[in-house]
Amino acid sequence: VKIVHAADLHLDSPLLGLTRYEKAPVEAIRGATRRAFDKLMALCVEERAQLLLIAGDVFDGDWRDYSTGLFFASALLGLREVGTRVVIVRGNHDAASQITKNLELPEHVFELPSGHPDTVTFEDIGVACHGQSFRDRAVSADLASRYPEPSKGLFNVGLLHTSLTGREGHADYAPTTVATLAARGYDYWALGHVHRREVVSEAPMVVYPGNLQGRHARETGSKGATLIDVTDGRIASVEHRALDVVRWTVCEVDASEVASGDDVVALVQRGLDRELRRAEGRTLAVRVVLRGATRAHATLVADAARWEAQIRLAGSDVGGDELWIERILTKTSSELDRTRLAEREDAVGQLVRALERLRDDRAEQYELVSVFTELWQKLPPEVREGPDAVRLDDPDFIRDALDDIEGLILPELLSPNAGSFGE
Ligand SMILES: [Mn+2]
Repeated sequence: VKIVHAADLHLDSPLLGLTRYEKAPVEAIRGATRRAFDKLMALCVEERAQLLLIAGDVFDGDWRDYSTGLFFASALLGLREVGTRVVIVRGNHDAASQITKNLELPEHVFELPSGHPDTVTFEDIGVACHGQSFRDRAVSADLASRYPEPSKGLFNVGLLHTSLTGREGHADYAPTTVATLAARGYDYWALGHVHRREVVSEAPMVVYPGNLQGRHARETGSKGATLIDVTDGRIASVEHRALDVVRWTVCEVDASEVASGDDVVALVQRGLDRELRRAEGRTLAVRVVLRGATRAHATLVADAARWEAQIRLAGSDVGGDELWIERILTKTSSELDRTRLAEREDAVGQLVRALERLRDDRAEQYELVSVFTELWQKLPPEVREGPDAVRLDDPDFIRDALDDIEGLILPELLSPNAGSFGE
């Protein structure tokens, strides 16, 4: 038996501020969630999958009109002919109360109810699917703890949209633990909600397939569905299949060994070439991040516009229309002898030591998060949300900001005009 497990399709989800970027492949990205879904349908056909599981968030929210629902339902019709049945639970984004419009789904598509957990049994292939849909956007109960007993002699699957014990960047919905899932005695847990693929446990197998298509610069890397091969009632294999049509990626370049802007551009070009080959023909949206203590730092900062244009040109050279540089972040620092500076008795020494300590101290980073809470909550939503958000609530964001702070402050403090700093 072959089973395909997908989640978090977010069909037709809006573009996150793409239009403000120059030369963004807006058209390619706009249709990407639908084209990735078409590839999911093709995967089911090619693999002759008997079952497609969708663990929530098919839709990003209520439909503006019927075209999104019509696209989904009519694509699923194609699976009826090949005998792929479909089992769906709703997630927070497409909770029963969130979607006001409705289309009758074809009879080979089974949606589990939101009022109580339920089971769909396919005797002919020996599979029982258990699950419960979200009724409302915020579900705080542990749904899994009340899922039905496994059906004897069948391969048991649990479908659940959940944050488990909490996953960074994802709201805590239908929280539960792997121990609770394991206690159900099922063979496979088809989870959804977390957009990054993760095999949470192997016994029992608990999997987040990740979303089908990355939607912004923070959803990087290969996206797709998970293909499960069940032989004699046991899992023979579990594989990720890439289905994304536009791939978001980060190209990190360490500039510490080079001295000029041209050298940095050459390094970026090589990095972009590598990313393009990895993308296997997909449109690539790349965030370039320049790092390292480098002699090129001064020119990268002083002549930022020039080097940005030069890097974009390198991107066009490597990938033409297939490669789009979403953003360039210059996180380099000037070549400073940190060890020597840290030994100084003055304010500079104190600062270097304090920043060093903070970088490794998780508790201190959380402390800073709490210091900034009030400020952060006062920021307008467009600053707090989205791919380029100022995440003062996220200790990783704070830690990354420390490098920027050092890169900005130290050269000022060490410059001959240091006395005027801050006045
Ligand atoms: Mn979700």
